[in-house]
Amino acid sequence: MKKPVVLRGYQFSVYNRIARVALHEKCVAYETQEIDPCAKDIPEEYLKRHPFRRVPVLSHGAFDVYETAAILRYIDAAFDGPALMPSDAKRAVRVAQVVSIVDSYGYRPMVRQVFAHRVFCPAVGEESDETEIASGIKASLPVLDALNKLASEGHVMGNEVFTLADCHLAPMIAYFVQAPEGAAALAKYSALADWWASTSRRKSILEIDPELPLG
Ligand SMILES: N[C@@H](CCC(=O)N[C@@H](CS)C(=O)NCC(=O)O)C(=O)O
Repeated sequence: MKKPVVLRGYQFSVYNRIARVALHEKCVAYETQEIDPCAKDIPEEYLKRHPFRRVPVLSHGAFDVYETAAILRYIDAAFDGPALMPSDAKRAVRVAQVVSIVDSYGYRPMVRQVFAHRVFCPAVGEESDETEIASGIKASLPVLDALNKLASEGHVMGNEVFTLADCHLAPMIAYFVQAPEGAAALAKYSALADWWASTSRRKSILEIDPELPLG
């Protein structure tokens, strides 16, 4: 039987993976539709669902939502399972802050520069650019520092309560540390490194691990 929840996105997209972590955490059964946002022939039917040509889009019956932070809020609110958004004001605002830091300052250097050029491009036979990696590492350091401070403070990323902050950050860090430079940078931030050491073993994170055509 067709499942009412469909995640449309690209299997290696970090944002697609973020949505998948939340779906796995809430034990939501879902189907996927592969959409490569860089393809020239993105189906018209998809572009009607996402006017900015990005991935992913979550569909629940006839209801569509794009923008991953909003998708996660919907998954948390619409389905049973453990709450991923804390009710406590300080914890909730820290979750929102981590999500915004990751989107605004982390995604480009950590994923588009470091991971893409050190890991993804070589894996798919594309040329990588060392200057992108160096500038990505440099721009990642203040992001890691800010996240490390938030992890040390104890309101979020504490492992005992898994939240939307963990869903949003974990796939980014999973990609970043596949680059040796990324792993070395993370190791300098002990609270964040400890968070990643335990989060990386979580079932929902292991389940969404993509099989990059490495080697
Ligand atoms: N603000 C969007 C960002 C999504 C995004 O940038 N997705 C990437 C893949 S990880 C994409 O679609 N890239 C295609 C492009 O940049 O043209 C969200 O939160 O969903």
